[in-house]
Amino acid sequence: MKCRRCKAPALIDVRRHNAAFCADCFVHHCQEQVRRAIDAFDMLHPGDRVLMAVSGGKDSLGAWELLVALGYETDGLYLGLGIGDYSDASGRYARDFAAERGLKLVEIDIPAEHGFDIETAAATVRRPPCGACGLSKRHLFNQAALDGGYDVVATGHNLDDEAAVLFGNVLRWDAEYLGRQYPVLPAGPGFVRKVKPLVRLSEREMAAYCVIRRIDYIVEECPMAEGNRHLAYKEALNLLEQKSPGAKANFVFSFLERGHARFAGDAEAERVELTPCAVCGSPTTGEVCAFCRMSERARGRHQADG
Ligand code: Q46
Ligand code: ZN
Repeated sequence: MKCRRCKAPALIDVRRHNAAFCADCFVHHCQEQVRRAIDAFDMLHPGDRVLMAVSGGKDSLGAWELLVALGYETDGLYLGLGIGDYSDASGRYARDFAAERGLKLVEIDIPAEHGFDIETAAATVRRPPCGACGLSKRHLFNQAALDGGYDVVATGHNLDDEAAVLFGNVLRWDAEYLGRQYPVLPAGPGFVRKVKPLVRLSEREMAAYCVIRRIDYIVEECPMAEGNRHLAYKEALNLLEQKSPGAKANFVFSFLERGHARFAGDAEAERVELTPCAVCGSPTTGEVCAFCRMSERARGRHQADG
């Protein structure tokens, strides 16, 4: 196997592209994929201040490094979820990554700053942990970006993540979610832009990128991920991908090119009629936003339990 770009012995093959690369050219390939995603979806503009949400895992740390390599002014944001040893360890990886490269890491600790943890919040609102976690992340990422004067929040969702979410949305034909599934969500009043620069890179490519670039990341999955439906969707899609390389990318990018626009109206309807939350000021459809309602109840329970 020879590197497609320089003809040196190849180290990794990317079947979807029918190509193999040596270490240096693979790094170039990953940068190219990110650059193409940014261009195609108009994710970032020169001079943007980017806040990269990092979990300590391969995707977000790799994405942070890729954005910096491409010349974007990018600080990291680490959210402490209060998930026991997992949170302690993932925070250490994020901090070490930033310190070793002289990058700035903004940190928010939910238990210390908001008085609850994800498990308690999930129990209070009777949602699966990932629902309570996702709600908290969306709210706090946006808030941190507004507070810090950032133009955009970037997240480490890769091609496999996007394919799994799309698969789930299609299985339910959830028009509103399909309308919102796009690698860039524009800014609006009270919302900064959200982008997913890894949409053209797979989980396997990100793992290889981190090994080649010597990025030390947390390998364990979040203990709450078990039972998460997305894991089953990923397995199903991996099976398809094995039989027909490129199936995942085709599924996602054909949707973005030809399907998404048909659902955009369903997501738009959601955004109208927003007023500031009486507690935190972020745009919401009710009087108090979902995050503030959940955190208030979770705080009460956290204290009662504690
Ligand atoms: S951190 Fe949060 Fe994930 Fe853990 S609780 Fe679920 S959503 S699995 S990316
Ligand atoms: Zn609020």
